[in-house]
Amino acid sequence: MSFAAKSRSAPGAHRLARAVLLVALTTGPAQAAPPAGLEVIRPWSRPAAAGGSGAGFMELTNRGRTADALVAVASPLARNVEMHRSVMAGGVMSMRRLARVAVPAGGAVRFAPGGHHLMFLGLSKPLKAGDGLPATLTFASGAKLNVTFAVGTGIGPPAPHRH
Ligand SMILES: [Cu+2]
Repeated sequence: MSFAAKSRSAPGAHRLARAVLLVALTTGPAQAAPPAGLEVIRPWSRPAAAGGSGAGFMELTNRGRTADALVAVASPLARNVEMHRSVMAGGVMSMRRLARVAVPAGGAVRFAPGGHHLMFLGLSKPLKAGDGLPATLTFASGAKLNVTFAVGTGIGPPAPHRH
């Protein structure tokens, strides 16, 4: 009985599915390439002054079967965003700018204080606890991810920079 009822409603459902597919096809090309299994977990930032530098921390995971790499970051609130790595050498902590950060297939990269981090240079407004710092991550594959870094109270400003 229920099988017969399903069969009768099928043609209508099929038309609906085709309509949805058409919409997907016509809107698809205008959008950025879909991130293939890339995900940002717990993006966070610290308070910072306008004109100064903000920091961005997160865990970047790649559930896909293809390796990718973070190659660029942009934010409407920063003049420029750089990828950095803190390096301890001879008892002195310094920063290295990175052109790309590889995200292995099925792996993850952690951006955390003392290691990889994002630097938001030339902030157009101060970052206060409770604010959101928007950014777009661009990957070597062409995938883009929009992320909002949650500004926490932090534990003091990011470590001093030596570039
Ligand atoms: Cu830095």
